[in-house]
Amino acid sequence: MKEISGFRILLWLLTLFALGSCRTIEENPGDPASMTQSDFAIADADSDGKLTAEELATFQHREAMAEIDLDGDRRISRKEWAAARPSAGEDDPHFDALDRDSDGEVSGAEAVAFITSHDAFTDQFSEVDEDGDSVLHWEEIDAAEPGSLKVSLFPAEPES
Ligand SMILES: [Ca+2]
Ligand SMILES: [Ca+2]
Ligand SMILES: [Ca+2]
Repeated sequence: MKEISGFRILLWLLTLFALGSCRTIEENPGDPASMTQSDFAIADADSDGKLTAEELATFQHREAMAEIDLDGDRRISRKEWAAARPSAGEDDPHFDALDRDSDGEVSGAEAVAFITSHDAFTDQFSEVDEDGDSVLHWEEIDAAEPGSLKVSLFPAEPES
């Protein structure tokens, strides 16, 4: 059932960022929006007790990757993307936006660059960053509303 739960996470992210009106997908406790203290320790790659935007994005992206990256090479190929988003197919322009060097695969660095430049992500990050030091401490994450820190490779609808 692992594949199905990963797919549900994707659908949930899509629901947030692309299909706001779709309400058939329920949140589940394992979704990427809620972070436990042990998640925090894993995400804190340099173990300095603080999460940078890159550390957070890298961690959350890896969680999502576990389900998307079917061949385990830590890159998302066009086929893998299409498998994760059957409705968009292999010609999805979002994929092209993510694949900055146009080599046909989204690397971890490309995904993290996309996420950390995403307004929704930076807004949420600074909201949780209570003391404004541009890094997140566990206390700040623990005090934040569940779901404050969402991350998605799927861009929000452009604001008009
Ligand atoms: Ca750190
Ligand atoms: Ca792959
Ligand atoms: Ca690439």
